[in-house]
Amino acid sequence: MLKLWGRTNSVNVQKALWCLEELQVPYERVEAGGQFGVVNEPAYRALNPNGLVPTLEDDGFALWESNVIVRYLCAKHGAGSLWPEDLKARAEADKWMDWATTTVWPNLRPVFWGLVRTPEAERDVNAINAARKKTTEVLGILDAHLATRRYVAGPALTMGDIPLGCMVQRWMALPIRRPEQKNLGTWFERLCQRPGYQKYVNLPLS
Ligand SMILES: N[C@@H](CCC(=O)N[C@@H](CS)C(=O)NCC(=O)O)C(=O)O
Repeated sequence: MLKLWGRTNSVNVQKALWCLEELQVPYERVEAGGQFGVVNEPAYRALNPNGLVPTLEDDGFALWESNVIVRYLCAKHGAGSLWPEDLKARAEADKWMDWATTTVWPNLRPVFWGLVRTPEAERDVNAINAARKKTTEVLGILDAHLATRRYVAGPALTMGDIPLGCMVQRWMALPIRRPEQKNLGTWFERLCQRPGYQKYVNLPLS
């Protein structure tokens, strides 16, 4: 059976968990990372030398990097649904996965960490505000893209929605001012209706 290592409040672990729920593939999850430790144990480092979560094990094959785990699971279990068979649709999904990691998360992460995982007295309010503004700006690109489609790569959910969906949940749940980005909001509401998203992603921030 597939084994996923990682704590459930990690954005990167949530990508894999939501994906597994969408695919309805049996798996077991093992706590690792954060307060659970494990990631510095030699046995874990042998699977993932970065000492980070998530790590996926599939019949002796160990895989790390959350977007790659999502791609692997979708290619193996979701061809024609989460993993588009059409080359251009698949590239579109891939594009938004990479964009989430390279462009959204570096801006959103300081807002999330600053407001959720940093004691109030230690917060750098100016840095949080600057990152909030920049995140608003980049999410404007996604908002415009979603004006003409239900999901990032077309009419149905694909792997392209998964990393962004996990990140945007944080954005929506943070106690901050957000300008109205109507298409983004409608897409987020659509994700919120999915059982796997409710189970592992749309939860209180911690
Ligand atoms: N690029 C990696 C980043 C993984 C990563 O930074 N994971 C964080 C959690 S989101 C982590 O392991 N932090 C240390 C810990 O939880 O102990 C991926 O996408 O999988």
